[in-house]
Amino acid sequence: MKKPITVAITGASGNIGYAIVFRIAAGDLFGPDQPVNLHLIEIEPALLALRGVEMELRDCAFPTMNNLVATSDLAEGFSDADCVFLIGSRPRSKGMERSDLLSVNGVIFKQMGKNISDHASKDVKVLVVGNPANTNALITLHNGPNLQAHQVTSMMRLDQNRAVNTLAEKTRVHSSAIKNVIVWGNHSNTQYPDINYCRINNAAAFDVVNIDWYKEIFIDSVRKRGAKIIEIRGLSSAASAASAAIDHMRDWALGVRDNDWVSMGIYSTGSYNITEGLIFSVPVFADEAKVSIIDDLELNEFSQEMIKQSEQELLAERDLVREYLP
Ligand code: NAX
Repeated sequence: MKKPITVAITGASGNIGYAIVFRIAAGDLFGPDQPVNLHLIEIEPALLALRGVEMELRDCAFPTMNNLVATSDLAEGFSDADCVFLIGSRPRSKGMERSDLLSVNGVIFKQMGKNISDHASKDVKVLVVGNPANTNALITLHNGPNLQAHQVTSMMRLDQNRAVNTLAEKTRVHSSAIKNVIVWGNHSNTQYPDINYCRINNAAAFDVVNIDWYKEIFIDSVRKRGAKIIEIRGLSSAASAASAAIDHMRDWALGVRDNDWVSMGIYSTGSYNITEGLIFSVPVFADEAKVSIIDDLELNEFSQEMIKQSEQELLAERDLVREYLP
């Protein structure tokens, strides 16, 4: 039997948590021959609900599920974790200012960084999903003295998958025929879905779709897809978010397939003149667990302007959480 991989998940009994844990336990992340240990983490008031999730997971009798831990203790939850999904965070409540939201999450992600750094495996891969994801990732990284910059990423894959699907619906091709879509920046309304390098059935995207549609409809509809789902479903995206988180971690750990690029919020080293040290979404390729930025694309004026706007927003977020960035 292969050595089990330990996967820790916070917010494990929430909307996304409930959608992701069964898929990971079933082998959707590392494949059908790879056993996984699942460490499910929740806050104390949610422990009873988590106990229910645990019972259901055990009742699935998945061949790939090895040990199962359900806890509110971060040291136990992160112990020897190889992969961490940070999904749990404080949502914005009525009347809460953006600065308050950043601040309450600052407290949470500071603890996450410290405990992952103290207890997880040395090569742990951390994916932050809980919003504001990019800035929460920054706080996690700054508070984990044993973590290196490349070990903490934030999720943009749902936005990428939404962009691919929007193009697939528009052009009536299968989503698998759409490559090299990029989503730059922050997981927020300033994100920039970019199809300047995209290929649709091997043709340049702008040979297939109209540039006015792209600028006037496409960008906005990708940005607002999450709000649209809340409006229609009455709940925020859960299964698609869980699926995107699995896509992100699988491509990172096992390599990106079909020579495609994927977008991840990663530590900026200054490519494309993006301020160093922000967690900013850029196009990357990953192979044998090493992520490389696709750093040689020429950007037109429109793209540069869009990227600047998202950078400005992330700089403002960073200013608001300075006290959590030792
Ligand atoms: P839910 O409110 O359904 O679940 C969150 C769970 O996290 C709850 O069970 C709660 O008890 C738990 N939790 C809260 N604080 C915790 C802590 N300190 N430690 C451990 N667990 C904690 O939210 P859900 O719909 O699952 O969304 C989770 C997060 O993902 C939210 O912040 C949401 O905004 C964010 N999203 C991020 C996306 C992205 O692309 N980056 C897309 C999907 C999603 O909106």
